[in-house]
Amino acid sequence: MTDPRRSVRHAYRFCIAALAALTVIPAASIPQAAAVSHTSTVTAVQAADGGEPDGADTLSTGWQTPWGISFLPDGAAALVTERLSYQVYRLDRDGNRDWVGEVPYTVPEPYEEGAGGLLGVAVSPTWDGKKDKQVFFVHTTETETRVVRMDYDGSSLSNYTPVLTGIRRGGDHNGGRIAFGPDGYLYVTTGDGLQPELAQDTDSINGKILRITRSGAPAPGNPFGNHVYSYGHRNPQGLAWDRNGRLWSAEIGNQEQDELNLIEPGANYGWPTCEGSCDTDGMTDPKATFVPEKGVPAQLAVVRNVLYVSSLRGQRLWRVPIDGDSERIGTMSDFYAGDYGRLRAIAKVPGADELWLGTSDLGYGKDKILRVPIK
Ligand SMILES: [Ca+2]
Repeated sequence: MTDPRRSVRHAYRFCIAALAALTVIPAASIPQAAAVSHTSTVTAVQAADGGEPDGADTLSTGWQTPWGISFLPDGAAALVTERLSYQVYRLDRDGNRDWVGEVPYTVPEPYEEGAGGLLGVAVSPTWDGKKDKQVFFVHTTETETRVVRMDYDGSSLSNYTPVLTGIRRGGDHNGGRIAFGPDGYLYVTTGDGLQPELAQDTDSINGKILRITRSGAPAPGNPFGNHVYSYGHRNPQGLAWDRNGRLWSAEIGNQEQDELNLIEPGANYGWPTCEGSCDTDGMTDPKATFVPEKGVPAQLAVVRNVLYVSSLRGQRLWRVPIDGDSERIGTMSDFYAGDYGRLRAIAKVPGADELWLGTSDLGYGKDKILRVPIK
């Protein structure tokens, strides 16, 4: 921060970002904090809650479309999935990569179009490789999308066990993110499978965020007594919890608006009646939206009190600060526009103010995983 050129760049970037955010967010959903222009206020907020990406180093090269990153509990390494090869690797903080296995029965693209394959991964928060070996994946088979469990003993994967089957696969609306919540249950995003009406059907597990046990049963206390936690989703991708334990989700819209939603159990997020904000009774508007040219958000991570959203088509990392402990967001800004191509996999490193960020779809062996310190 002592480099004056950097400060000038930062100030310039802030102004540009503020303009961009005003362009991106429809009037109805502009948060109050978007009007903040008093520099000292912004600086104070950043010191307590914020920070921002401070460069990006290459941690690991030689990947092809890394999709999911899930850290082992000690934070020394993560498991990383590759969508098209359906292989799983262990990647440590020094960038060493070891192959640990593949998820069987994965069929990435049986049809002409489709973004299936091996998608999300979630390591048990109590994993120790001995008493608890459980890791969970979402993948597409020839006929469906599944949540499966495997054992990882620290060196290899075994004991493939489907826990939730029958999620309709279709086109590129496959959801696929999976994460353990602070309550110890698994949260899973599912796409509408190219059948939009399923998103409004609370008896369907498509177009939803699901909340399930390790054996695939509905988690206790779910709002409809089944697997469904929230509904009316088109193709939700990102899942992350903030410091208040609230769940946020990034979702890919259709033609006009992508979304960042604050997820409440039982709430209806509008698809296919709404895309973006539509102020319809009984439907919950997003907290922020993105135009597809700068968006198509993939995944989500939280560092301090800031949401970071990787974007595919937008080829940038969005920084979305939460306004203190309120449900509002502040001024959005973005980083790396076009520098690395499409960005997808993202995870916070446990115990460090650092993100891992994967490039996507550059071709066989051409993707990489970046290390992004938050300063
Ligand atoms: Ca929506």
